[in-house]
Amino acid sequence: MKLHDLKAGTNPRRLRIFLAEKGISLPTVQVDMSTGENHQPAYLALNPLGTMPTLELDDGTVLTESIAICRYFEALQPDPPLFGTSALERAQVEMWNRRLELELQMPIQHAFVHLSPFWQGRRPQVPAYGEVARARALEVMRLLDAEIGSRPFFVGPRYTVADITAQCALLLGKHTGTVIPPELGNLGRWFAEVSARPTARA
Ligand SMILES: N[C@@H](CCC(=O)N[C@@H](CS)C(=O)NCC(=O)O)C(=O)O
Repeated sequence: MKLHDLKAGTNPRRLRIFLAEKGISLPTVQVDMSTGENHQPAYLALNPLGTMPTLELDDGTVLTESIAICRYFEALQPDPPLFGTSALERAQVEMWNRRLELELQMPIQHAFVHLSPFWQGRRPQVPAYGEVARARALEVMRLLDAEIGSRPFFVGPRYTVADITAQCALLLGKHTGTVIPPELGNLGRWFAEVSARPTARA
């Protein structure tokens, strides 16, 4: 098994934190995005989208999409459960993970792609759209602050993949100043707590 990773990437980080929570370590190679290695034929043969993470299994099967790879390891090693256990909890984790990925991570990612100098010359940039995305992410943070209230995590009493998604999205937000406004105390408290977990730097 081999993990094709990108140390600085948000989605690779989601997977690394997930694996660290389960105590799983994998043979890993770093893909060098700065030289365009992910758009070279050798990598595109594995993953035509040229994105990381990619997991290569021993029989040559390739898995992409961070959450799909997380699900693979959840099935192989259910403990600790990070996708919920009961029918209701599993649905709630799915609900929150999708909300957080689509409504928080996406606008933060769009702000990053359209506003950050990192993407200049790599992707077409529309700064005005980046600002719209940034504003949307901040609006969603306000909704999340009200939703999470004093709960320890997004779903029930347990840290799940939904928390990992939000935590990684908010880390990415720092590059464009898309950070939790100080008045959002509930979300700020949650973020400080998940960021203090031993796996947060995985
Ligand atoms: N939906 C995919 C997204 C993967 C993705 O976009 N990865 C980024 C890093 S966070 C990447 O590899 N970008 C390289 C590029 O777009 O050239 C997942 O969850 O794995």
